[in-house]
Amino acid sequence: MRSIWLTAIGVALIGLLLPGYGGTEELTGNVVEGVRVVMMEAFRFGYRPDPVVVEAGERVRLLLTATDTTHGFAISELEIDRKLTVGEETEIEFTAPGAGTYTIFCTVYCGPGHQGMRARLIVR
Ligand SMILES: [Cu+2]
Repeated sequence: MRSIWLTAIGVALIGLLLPGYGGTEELTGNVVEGVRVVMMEAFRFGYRPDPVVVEAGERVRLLLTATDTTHGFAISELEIDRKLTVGEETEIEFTAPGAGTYTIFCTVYCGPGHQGMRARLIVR
């Protein structure tokens, strides 16, 4: 019984500590011919994967699909603002800016959770 509690406490501690390792997150997607390609989904009310982690200065190509209704995909700092239509893949390519965390957000009203439809682009 005691070991079960110790295991539970151990798991809880790991859970608390993991979010602190922000700088060691794995890079997202795969590099194909020098471009980091990331498949992404937009849905009510978020994006998958979240966060998207890339390296500063690399070329990034996001292949986006809206799975339920029309959504937007915007990153202010990169002057990206695109509309995602269901059933169509939207390709967004850019050069990753300097290290930092950038907010991805929806610019097409998609329901009551629209204001909170966000994800993070982490450049490291
Ligand atoms: Cu939206």
